[in-house]
Amino acid sequence: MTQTSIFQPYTLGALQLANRVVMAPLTRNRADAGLVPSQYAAEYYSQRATAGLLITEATQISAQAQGYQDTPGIYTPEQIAGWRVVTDAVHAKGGRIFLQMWHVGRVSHVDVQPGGAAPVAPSAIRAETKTFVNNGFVDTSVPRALTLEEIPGIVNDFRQAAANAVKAGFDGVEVHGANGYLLDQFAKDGANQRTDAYGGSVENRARLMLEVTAAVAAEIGAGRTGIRLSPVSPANGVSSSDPQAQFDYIVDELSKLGIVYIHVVEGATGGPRDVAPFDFDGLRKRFDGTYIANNGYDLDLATGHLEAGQADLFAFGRPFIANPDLVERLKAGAELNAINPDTIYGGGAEGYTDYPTLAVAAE
Ligand code: 8OZ
Repeated sequence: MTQTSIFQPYTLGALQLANRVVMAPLTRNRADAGLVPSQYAAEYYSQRATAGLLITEATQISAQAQGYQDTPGIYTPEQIAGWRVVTDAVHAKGGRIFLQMWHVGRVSHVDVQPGGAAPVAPSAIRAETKTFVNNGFVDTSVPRALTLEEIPGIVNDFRQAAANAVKAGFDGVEVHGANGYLLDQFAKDGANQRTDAYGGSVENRARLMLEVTAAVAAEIGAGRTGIRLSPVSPANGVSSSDPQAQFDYIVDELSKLGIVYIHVVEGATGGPRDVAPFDFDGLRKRFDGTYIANNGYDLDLATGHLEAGQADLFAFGRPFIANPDLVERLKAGAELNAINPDTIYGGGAEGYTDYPTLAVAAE
């Protein structure tokens, strides 16, 4: 094995990872009643525990943070207990697991909001995207702008969710700052037309994301706090007139907070890597901690970027859905199972815990 193999161990803060392969957060819409993680989630995640690090599907920090049906939460005792079953199963296999914490902001619908209320956002501008509720895709609802007085409550919900995650046995948390959800909506001027301290300048648009990250780091430790960013992704209808300036500033400030990693979606989420000009290498150099690269990586691209010093860890998304033993398959140069697009979102065990490993396929 060469010095720069993604299959070698890596030290992430205080954690020893078995390799540099990360399972990216993947929304699967299978939560049980009370938005408790699926009864199959412990098996699903532990089947994938040979990844150096697992990051869970995006998980609501509050009822208001929900945007899609059947996505799990981390704000009730039952949800915390449900996640404890998952983390115990992953740890029993020697795996490491972070919880991704999200607030969807305007990417929501009145039918999944408490009391049928309007979703909240930096500004009352509808996200030009669809969400999935009542077993169908629908346009997102028109949001209302958060008042200045409500913002500390959002920060506190993230802080409390991080405390809950530690209680549930997670090794750390990832703040979802990407893909057009609440924190990304504040950061990008296409969604943020505020004229107060949370809108306008690069610094003001970064404020909520940075306050949330600082609060989480203060609660559970910077060494257990990561964040996901998608500087140029148009996911969920966001746009930015100045992504380089915006995210260079954000990453400078995140580095000062001393958080353990930034997890960067390079390009359009799940789409082309070259969607817009952006200096990801420059972004990485501004950050003192670990850089997790994501979007369209295969073994060759990851190895090349590792050898060039462009990233420390590599997050694979969709390949992990159909390949529980993705690490072993990449190592062996084995074929990957094909994903069944019909069972990605929603349902039960089918298309979730029944993808075969190489060992099972050989039987
Ligand atoms: C796919 C479907 C629903 C949500 C993201 C949490 O893009 C998601 C998501 C992905 O970050």
